[in-house]
This record gives sequence, C-alpha cells and structure tokens, in this order.
Amino acid sequence: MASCQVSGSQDASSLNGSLTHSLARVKAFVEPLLETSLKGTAEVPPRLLAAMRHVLLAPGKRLRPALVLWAADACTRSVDRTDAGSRSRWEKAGAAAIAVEMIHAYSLVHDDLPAMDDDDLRRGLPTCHRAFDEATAILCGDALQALAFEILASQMAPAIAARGCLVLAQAAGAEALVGGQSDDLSLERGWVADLSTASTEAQTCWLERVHRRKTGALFLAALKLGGLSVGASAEQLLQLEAYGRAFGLAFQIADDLLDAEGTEASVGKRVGKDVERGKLTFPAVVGLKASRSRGEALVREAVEALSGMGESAGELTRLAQWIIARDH
Ligand code: GRG
Repeated sequence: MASCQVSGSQDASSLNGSLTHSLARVKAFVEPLLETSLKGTAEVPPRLLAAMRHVLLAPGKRLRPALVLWAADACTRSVDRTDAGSRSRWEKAGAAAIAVEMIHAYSLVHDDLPAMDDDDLRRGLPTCHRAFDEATAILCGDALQALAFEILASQMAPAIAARGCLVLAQAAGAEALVGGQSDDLSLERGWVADLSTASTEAQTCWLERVHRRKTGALFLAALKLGGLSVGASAEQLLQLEAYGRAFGLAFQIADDLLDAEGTEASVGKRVGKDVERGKLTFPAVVGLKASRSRGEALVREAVEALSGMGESAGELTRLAQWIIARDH
C-alpha cells in the first residue's frame, strides 16, 4: 500500500507549501476564465451580473477546478510540468473547470439562503442575499447553473460535450447534489423520522449517503470531466472514481471537524453551527478522534487508488493528504 503521511516525513508545512503553490497556478489559470465568462451582455441586468460576479469571483479555494485540471494531468503521460506545458494540457479542460465551479458557487448561494442554512458569511464576504437581496440570490444561483451547461455545450470539444453535460447534470441533479441537500434538510426539519436514537451504524450510513451525493458527487464529476477532456481510458476513469469516492468523504469529515474545531477567521464562514443546530455530523456520531482516523484512512485509500499513475497524479495525491490536515 502506498504510504500516506498526513503528518509524517512529508510534514504539514511542506505539504502546505507545495499545494499552495500548485493551487496558485490553478487560480492563475482559472480566474481569468471565470472573469471572461461573466462579461455579460446588454441583455443581462446589471444587478444580476453584479451578484454573479460577487459570488463567482469571491476568493474560493477553487478545489473543484483543481480536481478537473489535475485529473487531466493524471491522465496524460509524461507530464510537462512547466507553466507552458500545463497551459496546453489545461486548455482542453478549462471549460469543465469553470463549469464545475459555477455549479458549486450556485449551490453555495442557495445553501446560504434563509430558507436553507441562513448564513451571513461566505468566503470571508457577505453571502449573496446579504450583499444583494434574497430574490437576486435565487436568480443568481439559477443563472450560474444554466451558464455552467452553456459553457460545457459551447466550449468542450464537440465529440465529448454531450457526455460532459450528462456527467455534470447527473452530479447536480435530484439523485446527487440536490437530492443530498434535500435529505440533509429532511432530518433537520423533521420531514423524516428522527435518527437521534438510531444505532451509530444507521447514523453513519445516513451521513455517508447524504454526503456522497451532496458533496461527493460534484468532486467525482470534476475528476471525470478532467479525464474526459484529455481522452482518459476507461481504466484511468475508474482510478479517478475510486480516488474521488474516498476523497469526497474525507473532505466532508474534514469539513465537519473544521466546524467543530476551527475558527471563523481561518475558515471564512461561521463555525460551530452544526452543533448549535443539533445536526448529524461525523464528530457528533463517532467523536472527534474516530472521525479523524476515518478521514486519514480515507486519504490513504484515495492515494492508493492513484498509485498506478505515478507522479502525473502527484497534485491529486498531495491534495488528498492536505484535505484532512487543513485549517480552512
Ligand atoms: C442548495 C442544491 C443545493 C446544494 C447545497 C454545497 C452544498 C449543497 C451545501 C454547502 C454546505 C456545506 C458547507 C457543505 C460542506 C462541503 C462544502 C461544499 C464546503 C464548501 O466547499 P469549499 O470548502 O468552499 O471547497 P470554497 O468556498 O473554498 O469553494
């Protein structure tokens, strides 16, 4: 089994340093594309466009675009790691990278609404409905979702555009992102039977099912779209899927740990709200220590899934290792 040292010989600071540098390269590539996609036309109302820009150009980590681009790297042999080499590979995957970020951004805007999580702060800025108003925030999410598919349909290579749209639509729809969000709300709102007295196994199973769809499906779609953009083989797509499944769950466990242990200043959003609301989370169900060990085991699983891809999957490997060690 490949070794995964979240805090071993590859210490957290060197992991952080190398990943920060790699993520900065992703941002430098993706953010101008996001900016260009939001130029608008005379038909787009200025207030709506301003809301879309507020949301999409806010300082996110750009993890999903990174997954698209690094999956493209992982599926390309003898990766030329210079800026010019990355750029020529990434150009094929750029449309997918920004489309996935648009779906993510729309989901955050809607999740922050008073009808859902009712949050004031996102990415260190006022949430969309706070900076504008609720109706504009709903419309902004709607417009970002449609724009994601417009970008894929018009900018992916024609031979793969329909498959790309299908992958993203399935990840964003009722069986995945929206269904997972609905299930998450259903427990909190009492639309389904209370699980507080259910067994730990039943609670964990529920949590994993919610997060596999609410958070994990979009990560998986990002990886698949990155692979598809560069003509990945069926075997490479399976390796990316195995990585993505473990990565997605590890990410959610880390997110729960941050909510339980992080600070608002480092995380860029309100923390401690899961506990406040009595929400089912991994730390609440199995405790902090067991959550962290499960997250670390999943990271090892993710790293192992890519072991056959060698250094071309280096960024994906380091990202998985960082995910459970992060503080934001
Ligand atoms: C409203 C259909 C609909 C879905 C909402 C994304 C989501 C589903 C809810 C967000 C709630 C939440 C905090 C989920 C945990 C995982 C998550 C998506 C965290 C935010 O992603 P990051 O950390 O954020 O990549 P940035 O801002 O860096 O992009």
